Amino acid sequence: VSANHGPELEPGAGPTPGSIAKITIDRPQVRNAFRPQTIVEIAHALDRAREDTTVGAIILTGEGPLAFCSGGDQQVRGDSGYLTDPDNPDRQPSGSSVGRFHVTDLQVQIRRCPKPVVAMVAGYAIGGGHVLHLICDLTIAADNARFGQTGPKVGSFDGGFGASVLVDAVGPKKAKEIWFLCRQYSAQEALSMGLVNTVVPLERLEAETVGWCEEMLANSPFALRLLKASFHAAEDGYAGLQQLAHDTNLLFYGNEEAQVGRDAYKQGRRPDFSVFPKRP
Ligand code: 2NE
Repeated sequence: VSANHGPELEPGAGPTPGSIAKITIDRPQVRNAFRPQTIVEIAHALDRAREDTTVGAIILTGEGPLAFCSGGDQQVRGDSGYLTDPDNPDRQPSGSSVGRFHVTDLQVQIRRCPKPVVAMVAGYAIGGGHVLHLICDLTIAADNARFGQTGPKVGSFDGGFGASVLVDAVGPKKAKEIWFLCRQYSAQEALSMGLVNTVVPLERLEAETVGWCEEMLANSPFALRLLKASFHAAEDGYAGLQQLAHDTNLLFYGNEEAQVGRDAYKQGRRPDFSVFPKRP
């Protein structure tokens, strides 16, 4: 995985009130299939982008025009999950080759990231790679993009977000078709079923994606943060509500009423909340 920030992206028109992080899965020789190490690196890059207070939008993409991501690397698929690179023992935790399945943690991380994450898709978004684009907040597809699930063909499936978020996007009949038949769909078909936000010429893909990000950067980052949490709150149950609730707590910290409580505690006295209205 490689990661970079706004200035290295193809520039759009005018200055932007923030920067854009770009995370690229860099394994084009296998259509950007992910190994455990790939997931670890994407997770670190996402963390960096989240912590960087200048970053207002994050692009997730794959290297080259042929693929966004082709899902889990079947060459390192063992009997207990995906194995750490067998050619590189240094990457084996405690020397053992324990199978992992932590792309699911990455999906949660993308969903809970308080900044918009945009999938920039050229070529194949297939299998676990299709779920990754699905989890992103927006998808900008090149006209050569192809979408689909392969799980049942290769003895796998994603019945988590890969099923539920797909149902929300395209409806239950289409979601079941996608999973049961394992067909591939063109960018235009994906657009017409609500899987992607727009389809653009391949040569315009990055410029158009940056343009969408710049439009979001011009808007209130906190409003976008609260909206993203709100969109997910019901589906994610207590975890979704927890995120939304703590975002309101974050706002409350900036309020004088909350500060009265903090200051009284620090000064060892009783807080006086009497001046604050009991709002109707
Ligand atoms: C992506 C697709 C349709 C591309 O087809 P094409 O014809 O453009 O390329 P080709 O020749 O199939 O692939 C090029 C090279 O990449 C490797 C291929 O084996 C091939 O290697 P060489 O022959 O050049 O040595 N490659 C491609 N995808 C790979 C993969 N996922 N793992 C390892 N090597 C891969 C076509 O390549 C394709 O259908 N790929 C397989 C897609 C797939 O089944 N992915 C796994 C689904 S399961 C999953 O992702 C998953 C899950 O269900 C649940 C949890 C976590 C993960």
